[in-house]
Amino acid sequence: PVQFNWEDPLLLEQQLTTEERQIRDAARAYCQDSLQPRILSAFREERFDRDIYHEMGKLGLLGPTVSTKYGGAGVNHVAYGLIAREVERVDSGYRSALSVQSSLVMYAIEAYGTEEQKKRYLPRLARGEWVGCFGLTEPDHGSDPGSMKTRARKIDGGYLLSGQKTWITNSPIADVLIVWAKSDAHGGKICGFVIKRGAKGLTTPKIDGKLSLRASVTGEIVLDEVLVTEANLLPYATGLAGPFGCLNKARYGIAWGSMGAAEFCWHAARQYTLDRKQFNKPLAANQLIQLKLANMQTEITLGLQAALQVGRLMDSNNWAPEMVSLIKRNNCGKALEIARMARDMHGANGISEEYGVMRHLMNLETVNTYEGTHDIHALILGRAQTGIQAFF
Ligand code: TGC
Ligand code: FAD
Repeated sequence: PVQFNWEDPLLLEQQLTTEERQIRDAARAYCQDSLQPRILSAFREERFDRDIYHEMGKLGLLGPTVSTKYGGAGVNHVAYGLIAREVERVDSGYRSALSVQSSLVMYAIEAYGTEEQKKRYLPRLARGEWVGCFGLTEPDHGSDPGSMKTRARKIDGGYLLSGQKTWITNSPIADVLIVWAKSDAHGGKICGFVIKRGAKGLTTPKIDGKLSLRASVTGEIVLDEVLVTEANLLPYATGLAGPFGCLNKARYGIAWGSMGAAEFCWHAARQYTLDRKQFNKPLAANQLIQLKLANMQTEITLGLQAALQVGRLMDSNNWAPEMVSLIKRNNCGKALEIARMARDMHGANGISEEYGVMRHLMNLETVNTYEGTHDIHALILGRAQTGIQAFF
């Protein structure tokens, strides 16, 4: 038998290729050296540092699965997951920045755009020169985006877009906005539009006062008869399958990312309970504490194995969206429980920003909600095994 490795109980490391490990190591070095030192003040001041996009772009972390022909890194889904895990080990807000740009904006253009659109947008998004956002959610339509009110009205030479999107990551700073709207020229079906900041009638007010994901900027997209041309339409997306195609990729990345946040909390709780003594012995010497550490270790190990398996299935084109629902739901829910437990094990220190666990806990409330809530993914899985639609 081999020596048991408490940090990597089922030897995930051995299941990665040399290239995947190299990508992970480069991402980890950047995250620990450049992102970790910034996060405390960014979170406190509710600030997102725009330079992060340039830095990530230089390292090839933006749109990692996008073809090299368009400036992406052209790596596999497992490598993308490993990057998300390293970024979210620092903060879910930074991982959000990565997910939106890579899976929701670059992938949307790569999958549904024309050759011209790909050449125009993707290299600049990959370099981090342009920031993207993805507008699906509306004030009255979150879990049920199929009922959206935003409309594209056909006129001579283009479309007039009207409506409102809310809770949109990056909208206040985005140069490129992907907006989903029902188009009368397409029989009322949902279509995607790429819009550049500066369009007349487009505003993107910021949402202030978030208690979660404070190092990520969030806002609205207000469209007041915004005129776009045919060149702004993503021609190869029709219906809800368009935005959901992007969400599959982002939800997959979140399944890995949430495990990175959970690992931070687990390692912090282990170290803290080894260092701190009460009743003349380390906290870690108590059975109750060891039970909690064992539960954290188990859930993270299983969650990572599941994410790796889905990544391998995506890479061999042998996957289904329900697999992504299963790991997104499980890993976000488990990460949230682990962060809560780690916060508790730190006692009073757990509520201090210095220890990081409460920041992760607050962030994971968002991560458990966006990209399909925990319960919405349960309903997707329930439908898939009973054949009964329980949303309405
Ligand atoms: P339903 O009848 O299920 O499907 C309608 C059409 O969509 C297709 N479809 C999918 N296609 C590909 N992948 C998937 N995962 C798909 N899910 C559905 C489906 O085949 C069908 O196609 P067609 O051609 O037959 O029309 O639609 P429904 O309206 O009943 O859907 C219900 C439900 C709950 C599954 C869905 O609406 C849902 O998942 N709701 C959650 C909404 C959500 O995830 N919003 C995310 C917003 S973006 C975001 O949060 C970004 S945060 C990013 C960050 O900061 O990191
Ligand atoms: P609701 O749909 O109103 O749900 C409220 C509660 O009801 C939840 O618990 C839900 O599970 C439950 N519920 C809903 N329907 C049912 C049902 N049929 N049966 C049982 N329970 C149900 N969206 C974007 O488009 N782009 C973004 O970039 C983006 N970024 C975000 C960033 C942040 C910080 C946050 C917080 C959200 C972001 N979102 C974004 C929005 C996010 O996707 C939505 O918040 C999410 O889809 C849930 O929608 P909702 O908030 O309207 O909740």
